[in-house]
Amino acid sequence: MSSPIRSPDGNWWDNPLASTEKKWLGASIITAVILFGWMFGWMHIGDQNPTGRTYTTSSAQYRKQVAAYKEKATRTEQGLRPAGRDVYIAGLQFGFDGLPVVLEAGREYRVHLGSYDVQHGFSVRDEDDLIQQFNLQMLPGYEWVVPMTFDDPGTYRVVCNEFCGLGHSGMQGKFVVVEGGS
Ligand SMILES: [Cu+2]
Repeated sequence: MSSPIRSPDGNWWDNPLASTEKKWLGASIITAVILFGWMFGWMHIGDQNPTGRTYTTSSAQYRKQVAAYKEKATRTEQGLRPAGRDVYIAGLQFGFDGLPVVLEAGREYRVHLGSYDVQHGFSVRDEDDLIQQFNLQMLPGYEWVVPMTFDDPGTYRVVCNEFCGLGHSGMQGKFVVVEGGS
């Protein structure tokens, strides 16, 4: 009787491959090769690739850009109101420079994401509906410009979802989205 823990009798390792086994091996090799090739197709077809553009920068350079942006923005009780469509946000241990920011619903902004020190996460979620959320990354040395439009007014929480040090769990900010034109 065959058993999963005892070797089968005889010289079983010398048996030739059964034809069904050969067919399945062949099918899996062909599938693997097709999937490998499809990686290159995937880069050009479909919406799964990151949106926006990424630029190389340095932490010092990005710090200057954020400072210049904040200089022009208006300070309100709820947060910064950007002067134009560009919004700068930087991750740092342990917070988000540039948040909270007040944006208008229905208006497209160019949100610039970067980091002053290490890699941080940028997870944005509707305060009342945690299902609606997205996750991006903030990387030192890169400035990622992401087009972003909030459809509905409300408060959107931002948390870091990339462990970045001891204060990581308190790293948060928010978008305050107000009615357009207000
Ligand atoms: Cu973090």
